[in-house]
Amino acid sequence: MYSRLLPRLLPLLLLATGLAAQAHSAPPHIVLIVADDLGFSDLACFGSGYYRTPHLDRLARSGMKFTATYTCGPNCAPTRACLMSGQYSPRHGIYTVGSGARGPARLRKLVPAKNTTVLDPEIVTLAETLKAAGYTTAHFGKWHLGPPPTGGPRQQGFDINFGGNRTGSPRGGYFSPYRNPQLEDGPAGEHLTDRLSTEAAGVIRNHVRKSADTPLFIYLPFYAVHTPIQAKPALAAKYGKRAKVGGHRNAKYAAMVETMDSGVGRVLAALDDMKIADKTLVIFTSDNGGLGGYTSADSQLPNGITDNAPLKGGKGMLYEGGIRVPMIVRWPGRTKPGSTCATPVITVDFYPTLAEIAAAPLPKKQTGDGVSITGLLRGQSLPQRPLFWHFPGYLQAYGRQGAWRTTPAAAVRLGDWKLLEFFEDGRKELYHTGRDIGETRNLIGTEPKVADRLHRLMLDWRKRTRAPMPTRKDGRTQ
Ligand SMILES: [Ca+2]
Repeated sequence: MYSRLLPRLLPLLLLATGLAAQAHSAPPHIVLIVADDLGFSDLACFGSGYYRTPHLDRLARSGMKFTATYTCGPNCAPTRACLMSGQYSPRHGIYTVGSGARGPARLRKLVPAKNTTVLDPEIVTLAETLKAAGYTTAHFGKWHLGPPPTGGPRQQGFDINFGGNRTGSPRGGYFSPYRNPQLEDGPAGEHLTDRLSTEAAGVIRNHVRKSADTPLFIYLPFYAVHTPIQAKPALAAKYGKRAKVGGHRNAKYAAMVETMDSGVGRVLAALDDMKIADKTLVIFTSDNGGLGGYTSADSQLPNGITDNAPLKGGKGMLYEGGIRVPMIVRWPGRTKPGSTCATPVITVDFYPTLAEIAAAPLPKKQTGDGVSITGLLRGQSLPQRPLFWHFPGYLQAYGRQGAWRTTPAAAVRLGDWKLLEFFEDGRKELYHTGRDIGETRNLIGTEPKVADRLHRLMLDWRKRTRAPMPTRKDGRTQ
């Protein structure tokens, strides 16, 4: 009897198995949250003893914590451009915010390379790639890569945009009215961070009600915790009474961090309520290091707004404090809850990683500089590769003339080794970031072979990407 039934049942069995496999492998929803200027140790789960971040701590416990995540830029716009394009700065020309010629002109020894401020519309963005693969795409917050209606989020692949335009900080401050043409004002007293997370949660809920089978890409680049430092008064008062820990001592900044964390919690709650948390990849990270960690000789902000200890320096520098940030990834069924990954990853990896997870073909004619890190998410390893930074401009220090956050510089990391090169005088510094995460011991004199190897990698990369160098004032290159 079985032998007679089997041929009839087999097609049905295969169909059922096929549907199950298809359902299992359907691309997940993607929620990518990027805080602005949040430093390496600014979350409780990354070491802060002062700021409270219960929602992100919970996300870390249910996902994977990355302890060596790098941003392509030491400040806002370049990192965002590298994220959206999957390309290092020499390919799209966005190296810094505004102009590379910042700070006092008479003290600049070099002429900075030209900087671009609008992401070329010809570039196929991450949002466009996900949209082409069937995703509904939504942007909430700080875009910073060009003005609507020609270069805003809607022109670069997002179906929905709340608040994204060319500006790098909230023009009207954090409390409504916002003075943001891409965001209707809320009731007086509404906080921008609450508003953006509420809008994102609302889009998630509506999407599941109306088109649950369509995958959703939520990109939530908060304006927080960038300046101006403006907090809800009651929350700031709470931190005023809380014991300060190390360089974490600014009550208003602490309150801004907690409001941002609550916003993340609001978005995670929407995923839970709509029962899609197990089908949603969630990533949380920052776009550059925290605003602080400068020495008193460099700045009139001796304690800064925050502090990136144990890292050296802060936003605007190629030291670890400027480019190393927290990251948490939760991919249900793949990332092991409560796990940690110490493999270096960098902004340009998001594009190929999310494209692979979304089963979205990469644009054929567009060079990508990152690699997919889905193996790391599953607990596997990644082949060693060099990571590069190229910053051919100046960033002034705060408050005092004649001191810089950075002069034109470059860096490369391979394994635990990191080499920095400063273009004004060709000075190099070499650190072993594994044994010396604070970059306190410059080993350039004792490890010449390592330094040479890393410098050769850097030179090859510059040639390959046609990276522009700053020029001398007499017009000659270095
Ligand atoms: Ca930033």
